[in-house]
Formats: sequence, C-alpha cells, structure tokens
Amino acid sequence: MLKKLLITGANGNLGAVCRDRLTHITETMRVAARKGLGEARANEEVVYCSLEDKAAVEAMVEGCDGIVHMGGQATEAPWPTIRAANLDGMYNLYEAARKSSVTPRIIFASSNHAIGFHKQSERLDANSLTRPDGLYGVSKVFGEALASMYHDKFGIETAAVRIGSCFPEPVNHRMLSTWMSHDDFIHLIERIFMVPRLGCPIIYGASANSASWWDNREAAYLGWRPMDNAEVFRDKLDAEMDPPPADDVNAVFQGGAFCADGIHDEAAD
Ligand code: 15L
Repeated sequence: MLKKLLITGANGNLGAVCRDRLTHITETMRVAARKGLGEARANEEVVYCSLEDKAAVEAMVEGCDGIVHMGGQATEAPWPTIRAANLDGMYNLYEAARKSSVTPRIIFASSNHAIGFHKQSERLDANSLTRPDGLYGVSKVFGEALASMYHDKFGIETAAVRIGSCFPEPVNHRMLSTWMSHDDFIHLIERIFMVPRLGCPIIYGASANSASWWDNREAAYLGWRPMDNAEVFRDKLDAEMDPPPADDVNAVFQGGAFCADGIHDEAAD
C-alpha cells in the first residue's frame, strides 16, 4: 500500500481512469492538473500545477511515494508546447523526485509514438531502437532517457509504459494491434507498484492482442498478465469501416497517422 500516490494529468481521459480506479493501492491520493479537477474526494488532495513551474512541481511531488505521470502534452503539437510540457515538465518532475524527502517510484506514460516509424511487419521488444514518428514521439524518447539517467545516477525507479491505444474499445483497424483495455492498464499499474524491485523497464502498454507487434518478455518479472484481446472487436470494426489500404500509413507504420503529420508550426496554427 502506498502512502501518497500522485496522479498528474488527473483531468485527462486516462488520468481520470487512474483517479477513479487506483484508490485501493494508496492511503491518500494527490490529484494534479492545470485545471478542471472539481471537488476533492475522500482521502484526496487536489493540486493545481503547471509542469513548467519548477517550484510548483517540487511542492506537488514532495511527500509522494508513488507517481503516475499522465500529465503533459498527449498528442502532436508545435515545438514550444511539446518542449514546455514534455521536456521542461519531465525535467522538473525528476528534479523534484530527486530532492523530495521520500523517493517516489514513478510510472511514466510514454507512448507507442516513440517507436512509431517501425513497420507493422516488425516485432519489437524493450531492446528495439526507438523510431519516433513526430515531435511528440521525440519528447517521449527524451522522457525515457531522462528516467533511465535518474535511475542509474540517483536510484529513482521508473516504469516507462509505451502506451498503445488505451480507450474503452478499439476504434480503427490499427488498434487491433495497439489497444490496451482500461482493466489491463489498471492491473499493470498495480503490478508496477507491487513488485519488490522495479528497476527502469520499458513496457509496451497493450492488451493480449492476437495481432500484437510487441513482446513484453523483458518485463515478465512484473507478473503482469493482460487479460483482454482486441480481436473480439474485429467483426464490429469490419462492419463499421473498411480496413486501410495496404499502402496507407495506417497499415504500414506502427504509429499510423502520426507518421504522416508534418511538423506543427505554431505560426501556422
Ligand atoms: C498516443 O500517444 C495518444 O496520446 C493517444 O491519444 C492515441 O493517439 C495513441 O497514442 C494511439 O497511438 O492510438
């Protein structure tokens, strides 16, 4: 049982799932975001914080023995936005963890877009090279590297979870490979906080999909057994839409449409 679990980005889709479904693993939950958290619930502390604000991040992290870092920019965006939320924000979070009176164990919401330019014909594991498919993917590679350095140098343990597509159900054919159910995600978080020694693993965040491209054998010691399989949605998807043509970016690269996005230019937005 954790004493104080911090959920950053607790107002986002997945952050809200964590807020609702992780109360059993912690005595107190500290939920944080820039805005929109509503009233504090039982055994909860509500903190408003911008990840670019170093002092505010230090106050947010202080005293927490677990962190689920869902905060930051969660899709492609202009560079200043990515840099502030996912580079400066990550650095502030890890510096705060290093200085905190309690060393937290951290779950970093990385993304499949750190490896998105690998072809769908490839099978990847934790040792595969990163191939980011945009600035957002690059920022996730940075986050993984930062976590690795803070582990080697300061002993801070992080699970970097390359989340596939964590939605109630898959909404396109690519997600038959990338989908992770909310149940499997919550179980993964439970295992990460339960295992006696975590280290700094890379984990592919996907359910037990028959069409998976990812191999989590390197993280077998976590004892995570995903139970769901996107395949049960295949007939429904086939009825709703045609699969993408074989030369479409959504059928060629693991990152799908993110691979076709140009550089987001703030001036043009
Ligand atoms: C992500 O990293 C995004 O945060 C999410 O919104 C989805 O686009 C997901 O990847 C995906 O690849 O399906």
